[in-house]
Amino acid sequence: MATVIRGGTVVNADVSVKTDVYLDGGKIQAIGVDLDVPAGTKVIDAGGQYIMPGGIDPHTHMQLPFMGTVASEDFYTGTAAGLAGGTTSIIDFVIPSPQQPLMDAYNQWQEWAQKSAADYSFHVAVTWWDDSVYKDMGELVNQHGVNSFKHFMAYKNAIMADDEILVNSFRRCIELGAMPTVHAENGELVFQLQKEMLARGITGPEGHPLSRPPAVEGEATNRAIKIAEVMELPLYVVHVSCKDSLDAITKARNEGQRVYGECLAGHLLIDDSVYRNENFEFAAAHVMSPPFREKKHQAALWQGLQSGNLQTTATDHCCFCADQKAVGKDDFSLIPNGTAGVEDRMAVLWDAGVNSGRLTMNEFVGATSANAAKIFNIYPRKGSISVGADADIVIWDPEGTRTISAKTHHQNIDFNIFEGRTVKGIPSHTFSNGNLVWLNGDLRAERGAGNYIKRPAFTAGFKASRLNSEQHKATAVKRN
Ligand code: DUC
Ligand code: ZN
Ligand code: ZN
Repeated sequence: MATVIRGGTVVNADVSVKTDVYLDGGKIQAIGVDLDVPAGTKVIDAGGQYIMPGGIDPHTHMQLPFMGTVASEDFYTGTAAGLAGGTTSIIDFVIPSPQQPLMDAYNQWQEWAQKSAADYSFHVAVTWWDDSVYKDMGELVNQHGVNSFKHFMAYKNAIMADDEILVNSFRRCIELGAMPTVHAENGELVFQLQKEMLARGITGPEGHPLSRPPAVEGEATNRAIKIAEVMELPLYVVHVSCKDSLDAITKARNEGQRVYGECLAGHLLIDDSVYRNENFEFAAAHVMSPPFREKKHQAALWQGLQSGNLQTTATDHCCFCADQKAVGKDDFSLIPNGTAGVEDRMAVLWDAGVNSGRLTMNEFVGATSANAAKIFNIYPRKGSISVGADADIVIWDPEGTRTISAKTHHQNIDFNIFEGRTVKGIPSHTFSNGNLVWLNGDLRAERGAGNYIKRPAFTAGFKASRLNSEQHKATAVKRN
């Protein structure tokens, strides 16, 4: 339905302007002061509020089969919960089992995602390597709009990509103009440290962070960055949780390398004391990887966002309920890894970021939508309030408050890592493709209304540096 939003201030990543916004046909059709609109247009009063691009969560795992169980949140419930929190797009992960053809996994995830209430896109994980993986990567990029591939450097004996897989896949990414992304933890060290903790009788969730210390993440981040440097392609590091990996990213960026970093709402706000809680259910509910860290790392992550060395925020939304987590009662290494947040990311980031003065409103838009849209090549269709963009819009009430709780959230999980936190600054309206799907507590998400978003491959600039490289220019030495 044609809608005009009047009286609010449009906040984009670059500028804020008090102006009207007119939507029709799922797109933003006009922006201007006192817009003339056709008779019958629905009028929304956004006085005193901000009109921002709907959030993009570039890192979710809806209904993921993982660690012997399946994430409880599916593509409908998860995207609907996102809409309640102002997030209008997700980029989820297709994760093939080792030896599973990438195209089979992609088709499976597409089938699951048909019920999405909001727009969605896919990164595809490279968990093994042979000629068929090489070929399927090409088909995914050229025919299905996948422009990013994920590599798990952890989860040994499961989905871990070793250096051989990384190098083969990164080389293919260069050919295709696709962005490699990494979950950076040294899987061998995690494997050994888990065994060591269990042998010492540390079987509870407190063993989880002890087996995945910051250096384990720092090592893998540094290794991935150096591989990308040698191969001369950009790199996106997911869920940067600690100073060790942020420092590696910052150093690389200072040296001119194109490395991007994502941080999670949870890592910005929660520290590792949760794992030492005497209640197993509470501690296990926080088990995710990389784990929550000592407080000093939170401060570093905020600085990373403020300095621009971290560009995006995400959630790694991956829900497991108490009965699923209970599998690891006597062995922390069996607790399914994952926590929720797709509904809460925008509000907790506004509250802890904008209200505290750490981020401007424009930086908030960058960190919650625009930067992800740019990095993953869907800007300005997403991440921008501009004519021609998808009408994915959140009207943000800076005075509204909400106390976060598992009792009232829309996520399909029995726990909330932000439980009891009162946030100031919440969405009053969310529009998805021009449809009003959230209005002051009333969720009107529609099963299946979300579209798959194709993301085009990266072009010229992506490969340009390679043409100037020493490796590229090198020739054999002539000898007699
Ligand atoms: N980390 C998690 O906590 N869950 C899913 C996968 C991951 O890398
Ligand atoms: Zn991960
Ligand atoms: Zn993840």
